[in-house]
Amino acid sequence: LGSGGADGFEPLVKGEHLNVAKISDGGKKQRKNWTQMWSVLTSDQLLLYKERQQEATAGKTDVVHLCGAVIEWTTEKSSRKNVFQITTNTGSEYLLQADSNATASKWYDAIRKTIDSSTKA
Ligand code: I3S
Repeated sequence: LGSGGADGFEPLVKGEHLNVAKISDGGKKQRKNWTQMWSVLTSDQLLLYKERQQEATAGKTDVVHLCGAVIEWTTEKSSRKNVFQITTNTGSEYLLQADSNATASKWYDAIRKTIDSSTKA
């Protein structure tokens, strides 16, 4: 932790590829389908794009609203390592994963901070 190189100390708002599986949509169970997504964290949303290039054209695939969301590491919902879950306040559930523990931890910490600050606001 905290050794993420040049970016290690900044709140992470830039894009990076993460593996994402939406397992519930507003409380309705979804079939797990891991997809590599270009992920961008804003002050209160996690934006998911199929391709990095779509960030420029606003072609979002999904928007995860972080106000009132809950984030937690999980070892039970996947056989993959470094998996955490975001549950939104509307009951949608996302699994996020990166093979690198440093990458997963960096995003977990940044999203947790964003949840805290956007929920207090
Ligand atoms: O929780 P599950 O059902 O074991 O998740 C696996 C499935 O989503 C599987 O797809 P199929 O249902 O089409 O076989 C995926 O290929 C696996 O990656 C999922 O398990 P992991 O442990 O990778 O999350």
